[in-house]
Amino acid sequence: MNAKYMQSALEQAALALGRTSPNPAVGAVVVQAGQIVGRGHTQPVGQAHAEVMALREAGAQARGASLYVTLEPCTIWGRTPPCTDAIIAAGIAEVIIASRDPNPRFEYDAATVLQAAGIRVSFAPEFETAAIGQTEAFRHWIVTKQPFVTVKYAMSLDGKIATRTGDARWISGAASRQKVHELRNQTDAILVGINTVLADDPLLTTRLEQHWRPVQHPVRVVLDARGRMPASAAMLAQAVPGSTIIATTAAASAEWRASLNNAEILELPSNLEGRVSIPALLNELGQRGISSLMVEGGGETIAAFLAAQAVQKVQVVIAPKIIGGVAPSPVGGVGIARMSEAQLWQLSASEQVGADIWLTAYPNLQ
Ligand code: AOF
Ligand code: ZN
Repeated sequence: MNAKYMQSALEQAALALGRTSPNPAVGAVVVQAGQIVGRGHTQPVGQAHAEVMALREAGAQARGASLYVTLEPCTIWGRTPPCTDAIIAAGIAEVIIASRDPNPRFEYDAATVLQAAGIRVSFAPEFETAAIGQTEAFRHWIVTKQPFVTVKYAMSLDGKIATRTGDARWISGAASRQKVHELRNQTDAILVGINTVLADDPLLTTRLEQHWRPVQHPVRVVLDARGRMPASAAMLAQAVPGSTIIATTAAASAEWRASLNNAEILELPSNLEGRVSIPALLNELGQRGISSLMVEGGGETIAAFLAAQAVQKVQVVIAPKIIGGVAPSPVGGVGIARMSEAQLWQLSASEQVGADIWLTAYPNLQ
């Protein structure tokens, strides 16, 4: 096992991030006599897997070669044939794997199948975290059939998301705002509450200049239990790319439903407070193959997702500004009375972007 080849495989996978859903973005390289002779990454769903792409490029040079792959090769027929068959047929001598595939449909794991065909198999545990990081949405969706939910917000040094008058443009700097668009470009769906639409009238599109690949607009989802979405909302204009789902309940009137164009109205059960049931929404989005969802606010919506234990990741942008006064904070709701009741999260990364700091946290499952 040579680290530089697994690094190349991870770079291949990065080319596919956000373009394979609900399949994972995987990368593979074929190495013959110290040379990379084939590279591949997962194609859009229904098309070739990373291994198949890399083997195709390697052609006859795959015979006796090593295959480095970021995810365990599939052993089953899905929309495409098993990669293990293709690896065996190509005459690969050795396979090095960075992470396991949690797909519950696998009857045999790749190591068992490949070893039975006389192929050497090893794992590269030092690359496991990086490989898992590239496939976290898939790993959640394949076992729950619900999207992996990331809550994202920007706040000031003193923990506010707007001024006392509600002015929120902008808390974070330009570099952070570009990064938000990069995240949207890799996310299947993006969600806000109706209050955010009424206050900010956002577009929720992906806006990246001079990108190396065509940008992708996430499906927009608005939580709107009572049907208050205005037909004049900016995101519903004909010229705005991407599609919009308004998640509502039986409480929304027929007149309101008839007033909206360019949006799908999705009626869902409500919870005891008359809000859209979040588990029902996640089931419906998961059924549609939406494997990642970014919740961008506002405070009540974020609080509702947290209360439903429906958040897999939090990304916080902290901007070096101080706002003061009675101004909104990222998480609304009633809040807790005692510190001992606080939800516990685990910080996993921090990164400076322009003048801001980005923090990533995952639920603390202890
Ligand atoms: C791989 N290499 O590049 C990917 C894999 O319906 P299919 O045939 O596309 O199979 C989808 C399953 O294959 C998916 O649920 C996951 O378990 C695995 N993804 N496997 O060998 C790849 N993307
Ligand atoms: Zn495969």
